[in-house]
Formats: sequence, C-alpha cells, structure tokens
Amino acid sequence: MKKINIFNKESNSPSLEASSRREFFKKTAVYSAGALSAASVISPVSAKADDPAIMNEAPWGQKLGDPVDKNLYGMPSPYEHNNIRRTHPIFSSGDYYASVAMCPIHESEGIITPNGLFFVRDHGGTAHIDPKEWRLMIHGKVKKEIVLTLEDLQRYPSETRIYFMECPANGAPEWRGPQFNNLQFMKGLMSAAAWTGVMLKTILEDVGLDKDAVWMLAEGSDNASNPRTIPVEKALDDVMVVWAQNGEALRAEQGYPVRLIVPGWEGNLNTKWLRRLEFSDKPWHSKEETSKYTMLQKSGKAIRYFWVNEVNSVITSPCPEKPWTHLKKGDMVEIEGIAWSGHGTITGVDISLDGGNNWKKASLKGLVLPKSWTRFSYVIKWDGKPLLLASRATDDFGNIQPTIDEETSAVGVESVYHRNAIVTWEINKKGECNNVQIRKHNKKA
Ligand SMILES: Nc1nc2c(c(=O)[nH]1)N[C@H]1C(S)=C(S)[C@@H](COP(=O)(O)O)O[C@H]1N2
Ligand SMILES: [Mo]
Repeated sequence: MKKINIFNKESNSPSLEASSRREFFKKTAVYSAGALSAASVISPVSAKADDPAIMNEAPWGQKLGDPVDKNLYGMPSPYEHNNIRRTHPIFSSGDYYASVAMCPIHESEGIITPNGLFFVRDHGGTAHIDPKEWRLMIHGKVKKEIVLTLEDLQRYPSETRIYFMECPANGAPEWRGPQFNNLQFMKGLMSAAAWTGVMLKTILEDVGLDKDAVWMLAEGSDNASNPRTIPVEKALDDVMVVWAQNGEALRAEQGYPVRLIVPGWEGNLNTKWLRRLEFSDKPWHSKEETSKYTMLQKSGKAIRYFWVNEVNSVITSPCPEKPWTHLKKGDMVEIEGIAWSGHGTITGVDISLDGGNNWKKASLKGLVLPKSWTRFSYVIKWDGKPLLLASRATDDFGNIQPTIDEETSAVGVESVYHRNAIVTWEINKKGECNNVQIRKHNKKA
C-alpha cells in the first residue's frame, strides 16, 4: 500500500496543513470574489416571450398520448438516443468479448447510474444464467462447507448500500499524455449504484471461518471466471453478495443473478456471475489469480497487492462533450463534477480556473456518502476568457489528489492502473473544451 502514503497529507502535520490551508484561502479572498455561491440567480434566458414553442398549443397536446400499457418496462425517451454506453477499439483485443463499454458519465446526473448505462467490463462475454441453475459454493477453511441456491441466499437478511465501482484501468491511456478529447472514453470505466444483497460477513458468521483463513478466492461461472483473491479482513468488513441493483435484479452485464461487491476496491474484484468463494490460509500463487493487477513502479518493480481506488475527481460539466460554446461573455455558469474515494468519504473539492495556480473551494451537493460518487459545484461568471479548469478532491483518510508530476514521479508512465491525477480542461475563447494535461500545480493550496 506504499503508493497511498506518497499522496497522503499525513507527511505534513495535520494542524500545520489546516492552518496553511486557511491562510491560503484568506490570501486568495480577492481572487475568490468572482466566485458565486450556487444560490446565485443564473437566469440563463435565451427564448423570447412570444416564442411559438410556448405560445402555440403543442402537437402532443392535441391528441391522446400512448396508453399506459404500451411500455410495461419503461425505456428512455427516443430523444435521449445519445445517452448510451460506448466502446472503443483501444480497449479491445480485436473483438468485443473481452472488452469494455464505457458509461456516459458526461450525461450522468446525481450519484446513481441507471442500470442500462452501467459500464461493462467482460473478459469472456456476458453470460446469461437461469437463476434456477445458479449455485454458490462456499468452501475451504470454513467450519461448514455449503452450496446455496438463489432462494437460499435471499433468505439471509438483506441490505441496500450505495457504492461506486471503478475499473482500475479507468483513464489508462492517459498515462503517456492526453489520448481522448472525450470524457466518456477518459473516465467512463466507472459507475455507481444502490446494491441490494447480503453482507458477506452475515454468511461467514453462519458458516464459521477457520481461524487461519486469511484469503478468499472469488470465482465467476462465465467463460473468463475472473478468479480474484481478496483478504478476509475486507470480506468481513463491507463486502456484499448482491442480486439487485437500483431496485431491480442485476442486469446480465452486471453478473445476473449474483455478483460480489467489494466497496471502494478495484472493479475487477467485484466478481460477476459469482459461483465460488474459497477460503485459504495462503494466497494463491498462480499467475491468473494475482499477477494481473499489480502496480508497476518506475524502478521496474511492481507493488503486488494494491486494491483501493484512490481519491479522485473530474469536472463533468463542462467537458469536451459538453462545452461552453452556447455561452456569452458575462454568463453565469455552474462548473459541476464527480468526486470519489475508495478509502472513504469525500471531504472537499477544490476548483482551479488557472491550471492549478490558485484553488478555491467548491460546494459538495446532495448526499455525501462513503465510497460513493459525490457531486461538487462551483458557480462562476464567465468573462469569455480562456480558462484551465481543474478539480482536486480530498477524502477523510487525509488523501489529496496528486498532480500528474506527483503521480508519475511515484509510479512512472508504464502503469496503466489507478490513474487519479488531476484532470485539466482547457476552455478556449469560443467556449470549446479540450483535454490537456497540466503536470504541475501549486502544491501549497
Ligand atoms: N466473472 C467475471 N467477473 C468480473 C469480470 C469478468 O469478466 N468476469 N470483469 C471484472 C472487471 S475487470 C471489472 S472492472 C468489473 C466490471 O463490472 P461491470 O461489468 O458490472 O461494470 O467486473 C469484474 N468482474
Ligand atoms: Mo476492470
């Protein structure tokens, strides 16, 4: 877990950090004066009072609409055809079985991803399982080895919890420089949902773990099986065995009928189409099981076990797909985005308008939950001048998002995993938004 400490504010004394931070905000008070609270009136009026679209009776009001039994499972409006997952050849190995479909996070609202838009990462295609045929075996270093049917599993008391999930390869192509002028391809290997299932610790209390059980192997029943090892400590903490997502059964793409949820840890540990949990006193040493998601360091050595999705954030509005080209000089506009940390809860997000030389506090809006997406907001009056917009999140474990220089000086550019360096958008005079990489930021803020 070495990498975490590199970006951990604990290297400074906490009180010193806090006071220098206060000082900083005092010093930048003048600069901050241009920033307005989210409560400021924006009044972005663009239509005339006699606009025919409001003066005339709409065609859809002149006839009956569809009968309520037309769609017994609701679908998005046909006008929302652009809000879809997208895949890209850079993330595929020639076909789309072992590949990814990325979440349209630029269109995402709030802290929940609709089930049809949740990102998909399959290694051997999406399996379709008849729930009657589904079984879960729990064995190895347990007092009582068991095989559960779905009905058995659902007899355990259930819980619903909101968590994000992020593939550690999110942003992978960005390590060597900007690759996409597109947020969905840059950061769309993540989503968030309300998961319903049983806490794994509830099952493990029932079957009884042997004292020397320290590792858990989770395996799926799909073509890839995705075997992964997880420390028992985590399994007993907040891991869930879930069958529902946002109030309905899991989608096939998310592992129907049952998957593992490992909150805040790498997406690949969240085994879909779960079939087996095996407990052991030692890690498994085969290549498939542990060597895939190591963290290559600059030295050429790799960190073997590294699971947490570190503190991260990105501005989702504006972004390359949602520029400010419709804005006029002097318009009020909300800068908005998502922050998340697999360690815990987001404590704050700072916004920079000048590529990281000055930072100001954004407000966190709505629910702020551990290991969940957290929305942040910062309203400005745009003077029509070019900006370099960046966001920087902190979490309650004292982590702060690193600059690109800080991150690459720690791990080099050969890594493809766990990218959490600050993302910068360049807004030009036309209001277009481009993905640029600012390597260095003012560290003091
Ligand atoms: N059985 C199985 N589980 C799996 C995978 C898989 O291919 N097979 N992919 C893993 C990876 S790498 C990730 S990032 C997450 C993605 O979950 P999602 O497809 O629901 O977004 O599932 C993980 N669980
Ligand atoms: Mo993944």
